[in-house]
Parts: sequence; C-alpha cells; structure tokens
Amino acid sequence: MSRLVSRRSLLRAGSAAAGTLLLAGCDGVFESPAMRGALDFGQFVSLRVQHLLLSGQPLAREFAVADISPEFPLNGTSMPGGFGYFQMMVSQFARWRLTVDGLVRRPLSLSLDEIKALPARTQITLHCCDEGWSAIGQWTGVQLSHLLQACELMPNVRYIVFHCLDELERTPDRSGLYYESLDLFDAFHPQTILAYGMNGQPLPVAHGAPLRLRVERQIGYKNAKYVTRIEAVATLDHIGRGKGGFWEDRGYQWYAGL
Ligand SMILES: Nc1nc2c(c(=O)[nH]1)N[C@H]1C(S)=C(S)[C@@H](COP(=O)(O)O)O[C@H]1N2
Ligand SMILES: [Mo]
Repeated sequence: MSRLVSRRSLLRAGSAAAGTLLLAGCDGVFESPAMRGALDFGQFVSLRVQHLLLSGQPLAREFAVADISPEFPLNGTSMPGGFGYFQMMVSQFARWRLTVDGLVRRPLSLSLDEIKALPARTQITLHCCDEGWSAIGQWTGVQLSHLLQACELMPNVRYIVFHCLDELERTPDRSGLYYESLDLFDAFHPQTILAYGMNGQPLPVAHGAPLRLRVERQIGYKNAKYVTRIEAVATLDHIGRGKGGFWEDRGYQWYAGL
C-alpha cells in the first residue's frame, strides 16, 4: 500500500516538474546559468518519470523460435541506391556511423561495433504491413531508450526522427528520402529497438542493414530501415513535408498503432 502511494505521488510530482520544463523550453530566462542546475534536476526527474510511466505500458506479444516465418517478405527499398551505400556494404559497414543529434546535450556518433557492444535485446514479433501481409521475425538490437539516455535529451523534445539512407522517390530536392518519427512514449518503450540482427544473423541488406528501427506496437512503415541519423526535435514541421514520415507526407496516418 505505502509503496503504491509513494509511486503515485512521485509520478504526480514528476509530471508537474516535466510540465514546468515544457514551458521552460519556450522561455529564455531558463537558459541563464543560474537556472541550469534546476533544469538539470528537472530533466533527471522527467527521465525517471518517463521510465516509471512507461514501465506500465503493455508489451506487444512475443513469440517462440518455432513461430519464426520461414520467409519474411521485404517491402519498399531492397537496397539503397548510390555508390556510397554500395561501398559501405562491401566493407561490411566498417565506416558507417550512426549520428544522434538535434535537441540533445551530448550528440553521439557510433560505429556498428560500438552499437553491438551496448546491452542487447532480442524479441520475436509479428510485423504487419498495411499492404496486406504479415510475418514473424526475430530481432536483436539496442533499446532506443539506451541511446536517448546517453545523449541527454533537452526538456523540449517531443519527437524522435529517424533519417534513412534510401531515397524511395527520386525528386530534385531529395524530399523522397525515407524518414519516420515517434513520440517519446513509443521511443522509450522497452520493445523499441535499433536492430542489427535478424533471425540470429546480421541484418540483411533487404531488411535495412546495417541498422533498422523495430517499433512493435505500430504497423510496417513506422519500422524505418537503413537508419543513419536520429534527431531529437520539438516539432516535425521542418522535416520532409512536415507530416512526420515518408508515407505520412503522402497521406498515411502518423500514429499507426496496431
Ligand atoms: N528506409 C526504409 N524503411 C522502410 C521502408 C522503406 O522503403 N525504406 N518500407 C517500410 C514498410 S512499408 C515496411 S512494411 C517495412 C518492411 O520491412 P522489411 O522490408 O524488412 O519487410 O519497412 C518499412 N521501412
Ligand atoms: Mo508496409
């Protein structure tokens, strides 16, 4: 009983702090050194609160090894065009790096080996594509929450954007580069991972090598392949055509929960 009460009151206190911080993001006063200490403490509280809130979030169903589909279809890009990707592919992505930037205190630049050295999560889940197929696959990768904690998000962050290497539609302004975005609830969800392994093997090129997003409570197109940059933003207005994703810019729903 007392544990429950204290957890609830902590949540209440924490969301008040997080609320203040959201307002603080719009106010230059909070940039002053005097306020930094308070802000850092507030950010600490808001991260902890996020974890508490998210700990109660339902998990997507996980399956057994015997359930893995013998064939996992691919959809959209099967290999990004251009010599740059080809060169990285033949060198097994030795020179590829993931950038984490935007509204963060500590931008990150990580090699594939560095990502593989982080704590890993493996999950066997059902992927549903809106084009009418589904398949069960096993995914191994690092939890996105791990990277988001390492880069220290600023308090005004509302979305996490995933920039991909492939241009799904060729346009002069390159607005056809694939991208996606999540809110912080899905970004911090324990089953939201950046996968470099599939069915016990390195992630195949057709499925997004070297790194793809798995967001298990949303439909196929949210699961960005060929992720090269993760950007923390306060609004989606300035990304692509402003709707939060390649397909969203072309009329699909931004929230694609199952
Ligand atoms: N970068 C990128 N990510 C993408 C796509 C794409 O074309 N490019 N297609 C999306 C769609 S519609 C689906 S259903 C899944 C398909 O993943 P798969 O090819 O591994 O089956 O990836 C999604 N992520
Ligand atoms: Mo899809």
